[in-house]
Amino acid sequence: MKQSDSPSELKITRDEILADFRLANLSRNLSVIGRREVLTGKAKFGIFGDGKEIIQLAMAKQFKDGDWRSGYYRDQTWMMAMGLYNSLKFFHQLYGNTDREINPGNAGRVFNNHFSVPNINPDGSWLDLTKQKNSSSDISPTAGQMPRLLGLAYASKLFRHNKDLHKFTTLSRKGNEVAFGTIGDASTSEGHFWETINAAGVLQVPMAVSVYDDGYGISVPKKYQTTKGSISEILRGFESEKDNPGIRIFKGKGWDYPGLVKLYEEGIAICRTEQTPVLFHIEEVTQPQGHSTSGSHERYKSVERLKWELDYDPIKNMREWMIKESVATPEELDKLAAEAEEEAKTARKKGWEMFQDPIKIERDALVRIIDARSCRCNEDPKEDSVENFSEDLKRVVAPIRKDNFVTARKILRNVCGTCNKSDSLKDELQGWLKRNYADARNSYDTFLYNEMPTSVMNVQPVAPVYSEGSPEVPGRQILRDNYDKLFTKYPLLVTFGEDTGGIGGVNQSLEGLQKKFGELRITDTGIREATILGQGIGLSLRGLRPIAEIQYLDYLMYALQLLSDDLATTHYRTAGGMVAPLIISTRGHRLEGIWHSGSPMSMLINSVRGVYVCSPRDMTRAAGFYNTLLEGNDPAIVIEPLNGYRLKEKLPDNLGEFRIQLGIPEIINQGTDITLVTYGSTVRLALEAVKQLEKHDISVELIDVQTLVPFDRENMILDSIKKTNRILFLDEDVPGGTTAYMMQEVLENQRAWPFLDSPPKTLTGKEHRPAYTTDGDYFSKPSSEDIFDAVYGIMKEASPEKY
Ligand SMILES: Cc1ncc(C[n+]2csc(CCOP(=O)(O)OP(=O)(O)O)c2C)c(N)n1
Ligand SMILES: [Mg+2]
Repeated sequence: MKQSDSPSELKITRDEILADFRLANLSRNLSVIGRREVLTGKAKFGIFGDGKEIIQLAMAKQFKDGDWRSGYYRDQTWMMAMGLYNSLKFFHQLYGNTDREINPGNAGRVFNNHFSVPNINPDGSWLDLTKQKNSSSDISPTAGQMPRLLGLAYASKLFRHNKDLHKFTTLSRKGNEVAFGTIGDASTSEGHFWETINAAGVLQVPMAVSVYDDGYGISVPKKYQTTKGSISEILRGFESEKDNPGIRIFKGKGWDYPGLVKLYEEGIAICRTEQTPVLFHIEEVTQPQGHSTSGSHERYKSVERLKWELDYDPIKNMREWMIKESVATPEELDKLAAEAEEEAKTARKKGWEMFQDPIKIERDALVRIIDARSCRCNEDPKEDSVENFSEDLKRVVAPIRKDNFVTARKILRNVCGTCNKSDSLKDELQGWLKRNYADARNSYDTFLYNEMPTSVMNVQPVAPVYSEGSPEVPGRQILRDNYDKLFTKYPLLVTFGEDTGGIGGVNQSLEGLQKKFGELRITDTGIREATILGQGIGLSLRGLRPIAEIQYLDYLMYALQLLSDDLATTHYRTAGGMVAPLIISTRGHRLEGIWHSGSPMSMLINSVRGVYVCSPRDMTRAAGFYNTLLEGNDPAIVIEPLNGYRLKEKLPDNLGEFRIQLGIPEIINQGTDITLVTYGSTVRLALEAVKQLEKHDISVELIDVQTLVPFDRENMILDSIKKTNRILFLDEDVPGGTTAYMMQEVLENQRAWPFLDSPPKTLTGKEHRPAYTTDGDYFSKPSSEDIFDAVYGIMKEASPEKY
């Protein structure tokens, strides 16, 4: 071990070094106490930043207002050093305090040490992102922070090079911001890491990744994680060469305070000015308490390794360096360490009280109601007596809200049915439950979608306008001409994806637009769906309006993990603190073969709640959705019908302006005998069948739901069933897929079942993937003949004599 740098070589003051030492100690004490809180049952789970303190102090020095973080659960010291976290907030996160005012980083919705900094005000308007230190919101899936990091960095490139964006001074200082990322050594085994590094090298963006190399991913050592056991060595091929930019690689030691301070100063300066990606491989990092509270590291670390970790403890080494360089005396340092320990202890006590007090107040109110009851019928000392439940509750030393609710609900079940006086207890308990459920809902069940004035639900519809001479044009032209208007209207709008730029999309829906608006706005990317999505998430967090192109719906699966874990939960897990209004544009449903005709809509809608899902039947509707979505601040997916690009549609006059409201179905054909509900490409087939059924005297009300999430907000389908009393749900998904979802929405949520005179039915694709060729399609997915037969069958079952 060698720490040669003297303080005078570093551009920092003695006071700063002392403050860093104190903070490192504070952070370590928090980790130690935090672990104890979990092991003694006060907190549910804990994961901490012990052993990573010094790296983060050095990194924080280079983090400026306007910069962005995308990190993981070890970053507590960094967050504290930037003033974004403190000892009290540490305990709010640990206990899962749901008060958004005092625990704004995650409002108790995710594990401890998962951070975020709001990018919007409570009214939904954007904050001045250049005047604060920004942190995107952490997720637990390993390396899941990487694709988003790419987007955060890419935004700086756009803000620097696109001069039209220089006027957005609250979003960026002409792209001067660095996106800092952190990741554990083992998580670099994930594909997301490699995809991100490659894309960052290609794009040349100011992305600074630090790898905390403590040699383990939980119990699995590096030799099972990383080829040759060194991430920096195997990344050498990515390294920048003269006139051949790639990434810059730096190496440091996790215990070397002066070395790390200098390393980050040098590396981040290059990253910021040259806008080139840098990677800091920080080796010899320790994890004094082991991975998390789920186990102990003595199980998998050797005695030698454990001893090595003590010797290489970063705080111990910092202390030795400070004494050696006469920064402070041992006594001064002991005093700082003692102060830090005291602060951590005080914060624990206060944090615990702040967590417990409201729960105890809630409990006391409940106990008062129970104790004040006048009915004493059910007083036998038996298991489910009111008295017993109440006494059990009083005995709980550290109550959680669940204890209160279980007691109230179980007593309610056991209130005697014979005594008149029981009524008041029943009423009081019901009142208590109602009030407190409303509060619990607020804590746990809000902000899945944007509930602010900027919600896309507030966007008013504008009908497409046609004039006498409106021409019929291929669908792709409607999209293209609509995009032309949008790119003129919204300077923050960008789109990117595979084949999106030069040729204007595989279906020519952006034809010629790169030439007109430039490569920074309409951009080709590599084949890398996960980071295309991450790129979009990062851009949208920084106030840009990205449309991320995923070439085919079938390939959205490559990005599904992030779509589900990151994008769909952003607003929810930050309790409304952040928006990521990313639009994903893709195309799907029927065309040709297993990987170009998928319609896995149930997979999608059931894994991305939190993201709206639009399934337009044609390109006019698709364009209308883009126009609507750009007026709101919500993430959404638009699935263009793959077989509709060449079909002719009437070109609206008000391109870029007409808007389709989400969650409002359209009645395509009025009818009286049966309601047929579908969406996307099957609408056209259904319409063919409806015309044929008319000839057989069957009148079908055909409804296109248009968006699956949200679903029929005004119960239009219920109204139709009230008229027809029969229903068929149709789509190309698997049996039990989205048709089952629609059925549940209509029968259960809209309460349509009492109005049915025939059993509700579904018609779907086969269980297997759709086979190649027109015949493959015909026998894999519903055809208009199948639709005809299904409707006819329902009618025949109802009136065998008539049909
Ligand atoms: C996708 C995924 N797989 C597994 C896990 C469980 N898990 C959580 S942390 C972790 C190890 C990560 O090790 P490393 O990246 O080295 O970070 P460290 O904890 O050592 O700082 C694992 C396997 C997870 N969170 N996400
Ligand atoms: Mg590790």
